[in-house]
Amino acid sequence: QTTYRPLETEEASEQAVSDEPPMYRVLLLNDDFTPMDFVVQILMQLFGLTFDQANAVMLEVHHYGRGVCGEFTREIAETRVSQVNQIAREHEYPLMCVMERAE
Ligand code: TYC
Repeated sequence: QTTYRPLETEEASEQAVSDEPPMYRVLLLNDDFTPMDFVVQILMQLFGLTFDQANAVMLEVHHYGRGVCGEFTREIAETRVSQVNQIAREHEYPLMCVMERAE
C-alpha cells in the first residue's frame, strides 16, 4: 500500500535556504565642498544612472544627508565604494561613499 503526502515546496519546508546572495546598499554622504556636477557625473559614470536620476540622488544627498546609489552584491558594492572614494580623493574632494547591508 502506498501513502501519499503533499509535495513540499521550498516555502513550506522548515528552513527554506535562500539561493539569493546578500545585497548591499551603496550610499553617498553629503559634504559642503564637493561640487554638485561632480557628484552627478560620478552617479552617471559609476552607477549607470541617467542625468535625471543622478540629479535626483545628488539632491537627495544634498538635502537629507545621504542617498542611495544602488544595491549590489558585496564585491560589486565594495568596488563601487572604492572607485568613488578614489576618484573623489584624486580631485581632492571630501565626498564620502559607504555601503550597508540591505534586506
Ligand atoms: N552639498 C554639496 C554642495 O552644496 C553637493 C553634494 C551633493 C556633495 C551630494 C556631496 O554626496 C554629495 N556643493
